[in-house]
Amino acid sequence: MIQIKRLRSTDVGFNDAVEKLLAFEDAQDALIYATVSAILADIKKRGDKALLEYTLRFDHLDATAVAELELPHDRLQESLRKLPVERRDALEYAARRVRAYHEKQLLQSWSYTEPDGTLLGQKITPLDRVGLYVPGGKASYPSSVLMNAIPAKVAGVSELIMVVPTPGGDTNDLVLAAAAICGVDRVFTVGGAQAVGALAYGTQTVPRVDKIVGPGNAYVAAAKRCVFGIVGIDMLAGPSEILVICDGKTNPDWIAMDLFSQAEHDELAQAILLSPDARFIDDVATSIARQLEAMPRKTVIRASLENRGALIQVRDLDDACAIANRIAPEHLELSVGQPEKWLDKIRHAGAIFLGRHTSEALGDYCAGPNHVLPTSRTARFSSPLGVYDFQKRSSIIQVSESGSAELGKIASILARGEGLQAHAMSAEYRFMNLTERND
Ligand code: HSO
Ligand code: ZN
Repeated sequence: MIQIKRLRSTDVGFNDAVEKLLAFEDAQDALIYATVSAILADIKKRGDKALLEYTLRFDHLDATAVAELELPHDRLQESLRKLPVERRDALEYAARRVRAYHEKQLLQSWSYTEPDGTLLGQKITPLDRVGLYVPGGKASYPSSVLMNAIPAKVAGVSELIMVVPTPGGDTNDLVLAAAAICGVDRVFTVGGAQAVGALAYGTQTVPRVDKIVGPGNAYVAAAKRCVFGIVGIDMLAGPSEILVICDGKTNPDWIAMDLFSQAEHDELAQAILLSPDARFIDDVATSIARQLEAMPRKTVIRASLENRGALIQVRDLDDACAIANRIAPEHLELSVGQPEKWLDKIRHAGAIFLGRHTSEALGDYCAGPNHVLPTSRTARFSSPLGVYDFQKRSSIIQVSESGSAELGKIASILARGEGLQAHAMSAEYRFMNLTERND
């Protein structure tokens, strides 16, 4: 019988119990860092040669040149053609919706002119070149390729370079097909810290990128942390989380399965139910026990629910919203009547799913919004991956002649206050009756 923590928000010690539940050892393993730093330094120094050696050592791919590890461009299209038509159609359908949603996020340049003719503005420019890390093995999700690549392309990134570890040369057709749909420009079958290093520093063959996005294992995450500053990175994603608030009137089997859907990602994933209805919580617990046995990933689901899951009885839905805000989950389902009425009360969550029919899984694949979301309570201060992450802003200032006199005086006073004479004079020259040129 599966054991999931049962809590009541009215119990003494509830606050401590929640803190304990949320505590997550994101230990930055010193050994992993040491290994990763050595690999990065080596890639930086020896480029292609080091990349080939690590790829042979970790992925058992024996190539004589990195160029051999780049997939020919028609290989992506071929994977797309080979796909069973149902899968291809579903992938294309999802891509269309994700694209349509993200097109709404495009930032536009803007400017305004002041009465004296001074113009101020903000110019938006897409990043030139982005690296997309795609994990190999069990966490290799084609849906994640869509979620990372589409916003980059919508932003106008001109070159998107994907790296994917391919141990023994086994490529994943669904991942390559997704890359084809998104218009990924180049694919290298390399992975791990060595791939992150190659993208960050560039090698003789792998071009250096401006930002690296995409999930990866502990080594990849450590490598991204290390190269941050040389390149941009997206975020450091923790295990998946789902928090369901239910008024007790949704089918308990649906709710149990929603909890499973994130629990099945990872033994450390977190699934929590908040409901004011004790009988409903019992029903969900019974459903969990009954449905678990039939799940192919039952071992992962059981471990996740027993490790970090909880069924919490709350006073009422207001109480539930307050607790949800404290938890700031990656995904939050409001499985209640008139969910829009409660939406106002939710302040911290990566994505909010309204109503009994909105299963979180739809957001993972095809609703449209991004599934790369803030985890580990970072929804308090950060947002889903989006087009914004692939655009940057430059400030524009064009001061008119009369503006240069007015602003010059202010700048001069402040500069002298800071003891910076050249700043002051540089501003003053523009209004001290000096001509534009000496001759
Ligand atoms: N729920 C994951 C994304 C995903 N789910 C991919 C299925 N495939 C992000 O939290
Ligand atoms: Zn998922």
